[in-house]
Amino acid sequence: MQERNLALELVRVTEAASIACARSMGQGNPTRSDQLAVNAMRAAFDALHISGTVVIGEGERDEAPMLFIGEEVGRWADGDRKMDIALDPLEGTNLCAYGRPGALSVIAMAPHGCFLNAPDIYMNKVAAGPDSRGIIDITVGPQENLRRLAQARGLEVEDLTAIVLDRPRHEEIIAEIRSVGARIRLIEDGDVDAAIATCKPDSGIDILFGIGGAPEGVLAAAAMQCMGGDIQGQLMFYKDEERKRARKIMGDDADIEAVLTRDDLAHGDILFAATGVTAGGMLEGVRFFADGCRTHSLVMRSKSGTVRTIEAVHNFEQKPHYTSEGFHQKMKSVGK
Ligand code: VTB
Repeated sequence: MQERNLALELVRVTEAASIACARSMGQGNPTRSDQLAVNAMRAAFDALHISGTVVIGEGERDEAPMLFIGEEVGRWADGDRKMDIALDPLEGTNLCAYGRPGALSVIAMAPHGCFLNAPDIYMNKVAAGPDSRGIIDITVGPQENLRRLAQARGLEVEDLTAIVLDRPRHEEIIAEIRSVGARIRLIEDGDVDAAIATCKPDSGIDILFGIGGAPEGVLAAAAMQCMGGDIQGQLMFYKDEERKRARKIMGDDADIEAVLTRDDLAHGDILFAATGVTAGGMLEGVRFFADGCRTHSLVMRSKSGTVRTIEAVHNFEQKPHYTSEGFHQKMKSVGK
């Protein structure tokens, strides 16, 4: 199957995961929310015409029963293209479990070798929209990045809004942003949604700063490749063991301290799909009604630069549906 069609197939997988875990929104059980998304995503992958290998996933084989790094997904039939997969069935697990904005289900897919094999550790990031390409630089700090972006846009720094994860580790970054008078949007979780929002002109978000997960950095870079935005990252090491993990997964010769550009994180012909679980910077959440629901997704391809938003109405009476047990029960009962 041609890649251009595959992007539209991919969105069915993120839709399935979103619908499944959206049932658990606000129930206060992150593990269950994640499990619902994982199970539904795993089942939906089986229908996809690819020979896929998870390179960014739920963790390593011994710690994740499904969608672990190295797991093969898709049909793996003759003629199915070999693809590497970066995924997060529920990015912002706590956002879903506690009913907060910005949770989504996300998959990026590209030919083998296009995604950085990122260890599951922290990464410092800066990301902004298309007019920041070649301007933002993680080594110069928030103040200078804000100054450069304001200048490129013919604005004052005070007109810009930075988005930052609300964490004690960001005290210094937040103080720096405040000192130049830029506005700040603090979020509880979900810096993939935040990075995407920087590329949406009317989102009210201009630039992302701060330390989040490295796997999320790869997913954000895949989205930025499709939307024309820019991102840079740098792995953060707090413990020796994290360096060891980075070397193990990235190879002994890799410069694990290096500034990682958008292309280092994700390059090539990337297909990207994300479906909102709870309403966020770009996407609506799942809305249920009698015998169905409505989902809002983003489907993109880096090669063509096409960005589609897909509003889908799912009819639970007529469609096969995913539950944690498989395809047997009505989708309506997912999460109950
Ligand atoms: C980061 C961020 C994610 O969780 O991984 C964060 O990239 C975890 O940070 O988007 P803490 O360890 O400080 O909680 C998310 O916000 C959600 O998965």
